[in-house]
Amino acid sequence: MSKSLRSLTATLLLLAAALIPAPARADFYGMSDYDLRVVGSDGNAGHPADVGLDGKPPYTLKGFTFIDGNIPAEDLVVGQVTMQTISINPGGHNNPGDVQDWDLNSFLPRSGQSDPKMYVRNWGGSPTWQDTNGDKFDFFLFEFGRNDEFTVQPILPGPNGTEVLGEAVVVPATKWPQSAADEPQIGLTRSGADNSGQRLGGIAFKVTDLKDDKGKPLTNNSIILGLLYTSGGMDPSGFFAVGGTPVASNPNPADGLSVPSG
Ligand SMILES: [Ca+2]
Ligand SMILES: [Ca+2]
Ligand SMILES: [Ca+2]
Repeated sequence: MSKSLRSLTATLLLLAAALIPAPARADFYGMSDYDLRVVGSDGNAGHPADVGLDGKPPYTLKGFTFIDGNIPAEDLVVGQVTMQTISINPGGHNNPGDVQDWDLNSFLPRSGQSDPKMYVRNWGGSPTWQDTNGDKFDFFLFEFGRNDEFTVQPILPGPNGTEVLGEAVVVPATKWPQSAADEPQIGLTRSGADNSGQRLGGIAFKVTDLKDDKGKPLTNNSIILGLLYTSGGMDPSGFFAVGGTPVASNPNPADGLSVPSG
């Protein structure tokens, strides 16, 4: 390409970027194997398929490698999850810690819950959360089977210490498989009793994908108190967030893999 043609191309690209409104950003992005780093059996971290981890839990999350930037595990915090006691095999799976740890294999099997609500709060021990990374992903969740629709809505501070629920955003089950069709699916399947062999799905999204009580998208300045996920059948294995405000830097996962605050 000649120098003048190259500069013309660059100008056209700039013009296109200015004139064509950005599409609703990659909201509710289904992760591929390339987006995920886990600890392999030999202790070295890598993408799940590369380290041959499938069937050899724990599937310890070591962070994300999204095309727009890496998010190491040190930048992630675990949320505190509350939900109805699990109705399937409660003896084997009544430990809320299974969705508050770094192991993507430990999970809570659910089906037809009479109360489908799952609350996630106190990321890293902080009662509030606010964006720290601009237009990069903020929240991450995983589920086995990749087959369960859910809704998500922010829990927002209201007047006089009250809480206000934002409008629910519906995330159809079709969002669970990898969004990048030319990239491989996550190379991890459920190992152990319940949902055995079901494939792991992961979804990443941004605070700006959420809506307030008037239906307006949140901004990177919004402060939230938590997220309410609603799904009667989702089988979650982990809920994570990028560390929000500076105080939200002390994960307290059930498996003791905490990152010191400071
Ligand atoms: Ca887990
Ligand atoms: Ca963000
Ligand atoms: Ca499922």
